[in-house]
Amino acid sequence: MSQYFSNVPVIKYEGKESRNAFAFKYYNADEVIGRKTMKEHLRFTMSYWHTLAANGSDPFGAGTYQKPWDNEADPMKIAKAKMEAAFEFMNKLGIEYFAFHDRDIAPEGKDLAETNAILDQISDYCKELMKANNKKVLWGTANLFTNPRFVHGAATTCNADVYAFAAAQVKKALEVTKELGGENYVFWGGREGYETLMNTDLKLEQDNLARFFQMAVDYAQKIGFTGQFLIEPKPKEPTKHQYDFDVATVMAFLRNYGLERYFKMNIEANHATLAGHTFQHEVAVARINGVLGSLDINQGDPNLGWDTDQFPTNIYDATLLMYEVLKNGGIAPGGLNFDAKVRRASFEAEDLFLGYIAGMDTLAQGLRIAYRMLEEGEFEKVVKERYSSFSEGIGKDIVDGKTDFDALEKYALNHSAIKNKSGRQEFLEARLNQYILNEQ
Ligand code: XUL
Ligand code: CO
Repeated sequence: MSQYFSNVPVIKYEGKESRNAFAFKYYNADEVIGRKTMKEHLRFTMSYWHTLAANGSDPFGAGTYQKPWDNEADPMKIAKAKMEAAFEFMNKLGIEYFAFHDRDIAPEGKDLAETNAILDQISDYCKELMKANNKKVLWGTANLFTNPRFVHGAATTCNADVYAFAAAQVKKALEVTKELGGENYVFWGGREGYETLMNTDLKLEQDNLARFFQMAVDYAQKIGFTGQFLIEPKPKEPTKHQYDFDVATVMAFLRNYGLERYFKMNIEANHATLAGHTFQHEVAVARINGVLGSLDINQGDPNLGWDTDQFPTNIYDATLLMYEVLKNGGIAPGGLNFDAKVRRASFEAEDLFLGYIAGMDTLAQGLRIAYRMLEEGEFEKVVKERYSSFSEGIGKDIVDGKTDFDALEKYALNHSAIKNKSGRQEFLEARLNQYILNEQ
């Protein structure tokens, strides 16, 4: 196997005093936090598309990334080289999982049959490398957005032939994901949404999307794929209005069509912020509803209104994210997938490592801080105390379903001198800063 990152060493943990760019300062894979190692808590995952397939192009300019595995004329040779580079990359960073779209790992052929045959060939090679390098698939998915045939969408297209093609593609992607032992399968509605209601049958498109999901569930059962199905919400981009807007919208959709027991959520930070939410909000909504499946970790730029997919370096957000993950009892069988890319000007192959190191260190430190916050229980105590009126008297009757409007009115007439307490937000935010800044 060729080496594509020969000037990058295996990345080791050197601790927070280290000034070595190619070392972890905070991510110590085997360090035990609570009952799990950092590696088990974080389940870091390499995204195949941003790491190996992307080239740094933007709407104004061509690709800039140096990609030493992309120098062959034959697309099959490139696919294999790319895969070898992927395993070298994961090995050097100590990442055990990867996630992929069908089209990230294998090129398209002249028609669907040839495309499927190519995918099988590459997937066989992938299986070999996974075994030799001890790697696992967090999730697979189908790319139903890049090819121009998906111009009007895939499962929500106006063209039934395209719908059938998309179904065939998902069928194959499910088979490949199963073959590679994928622990989850993701649906991100690439172009499932609309631009204008002047040409859109909203009801038919959503009904068709539900039919598509149902057929995917049925097919997974038929072939014995037992991985978790995930839907990844996103409010906009590429379409003006994506159907899977946010966690709450997806939950309502699934419940509307009786699909809720089959799906959990793959929540992405930058998608949350595009929806006007914090990442913590989306993760918390999923957690309290039992649908927190997996996480696409990245961050957006608050000054830009698009999905910039930057590496997560904000320790404040990372801490609050890990706070939710710990409260969820962990993220498995999901993981923390780096749906993140280096900036166009960070074009050297080494920059990919620096991006991952930055992200892994940030999440690792967020985990340490969040663990301590939960262990000390200060914030949880504040919340409990804030709602203590619901653990006794009339509040308990409300929670136990023992009241009605007549009873509440009677109570209110006798208790109209209401006393409220401060929410102490500023104090709590300052305490959070203390946890972040004083962490060893
Ligand atoms: C796009 C996005 C995708 C999905 C997988 O915004 O997040 O990369 O994660 O299709
Ligand atoms: Co994503």
